[in-house]
Amino acid sequence: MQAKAIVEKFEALFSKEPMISRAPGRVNIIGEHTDYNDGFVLPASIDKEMVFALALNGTNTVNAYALDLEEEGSFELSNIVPTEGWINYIKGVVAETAKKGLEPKGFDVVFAGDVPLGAGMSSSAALECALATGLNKLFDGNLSKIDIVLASQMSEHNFAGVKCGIMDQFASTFGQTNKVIKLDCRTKEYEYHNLDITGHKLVLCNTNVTHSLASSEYNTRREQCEAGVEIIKQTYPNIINLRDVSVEQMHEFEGKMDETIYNRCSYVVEENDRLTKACEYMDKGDLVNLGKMIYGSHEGLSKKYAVSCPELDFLVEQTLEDDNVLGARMMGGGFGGCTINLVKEEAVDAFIERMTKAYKEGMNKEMSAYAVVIGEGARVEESVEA
Ligand code: GAF
Repeated sequence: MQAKAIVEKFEALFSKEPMISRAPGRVNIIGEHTDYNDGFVLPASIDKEMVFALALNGTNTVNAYALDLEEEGSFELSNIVPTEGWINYIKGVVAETAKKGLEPKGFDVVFAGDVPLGAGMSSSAALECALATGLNKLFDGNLSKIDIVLASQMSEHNFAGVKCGIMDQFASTFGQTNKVIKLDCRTKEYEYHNLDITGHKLVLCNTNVTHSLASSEYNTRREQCEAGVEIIKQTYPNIINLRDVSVEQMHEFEGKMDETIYNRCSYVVEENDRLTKACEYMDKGDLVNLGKMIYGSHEGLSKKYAVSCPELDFLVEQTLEDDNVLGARMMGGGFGGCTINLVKEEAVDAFIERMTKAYKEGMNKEMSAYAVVIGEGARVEESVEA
């Protein structure tokens, strides 16, 4: 995204030249709701980002301007408490990077982005990671990338109130062009894999709905998984998290724990298993089987984990009879946002046209679509001209 309008606004408001930092949103091929269960995820950073213009101001105040909303906000460094609205994200990053050792100073900031909000593409992680990366440079800090990831995640927990896992902030910070990241969310070990889908594209279909349940149900899912682990531990004391449970072990608990808890836990266990297989298929270029894993993920998210919604299910169902689509599923936290679709390249335009029409006719809503481009992770710009 061009920084020009952001720099112009910054210079108009604050009469000085800023530095620029940016961080992207993400897609996730497979491995949903596995991150906070110590499992695996397979995300990639995309070419849609949040961009910040920043400069020190020699005071103890932070002055912020959200260009997309044309709103300003400010707060004192001596009194950083969670409030409402977008300023909360700025506060969160300042407070949580300070806990990691970054000494805060007063600064001025203008930001904007082209990551669609509420679309499951992690606009909030992009915002947090772009700001944390920028502040690390601005305050002359020495936070590592993983410090930036963890501070951004804690900002989401403590200021936005969502007990998210690590996937979004990790992908936004560690993303690399044309690579997907296989991340072990327990050890934080990661490998870059080439996304070898020659002749195919990943296409996001945005439902353009965000159901209000999203953050409360997210936290409930986390608690349900923890409750399941406590029951499993009574039989298998060495198990720390659902990541440690095999598909076979999980089956032993069918009918022996509350059905809802069982469904939530067995989804997570099966999703980790699907991800391992999906990664192997991806590396071998076996896109047909990769697509089957992606469909399996949606089935589990919808039926067992219950984080889908009628709009997302509708969009996935519309692909089932289409030979040009190898796999489709809801992506991200759920309750709205996007589906991710593996589509034959020559059929992408026709696919988007057909889906848009079907969504309008079937759900009486507007769909939007993006062909995914995998871009670079969080960074500071060398020049404000960029
Ligand atoms: C949201 C969260 F922020 C992630 O940590 C992850 O749990 C995801 O939902 C579901 O996989 O994006």
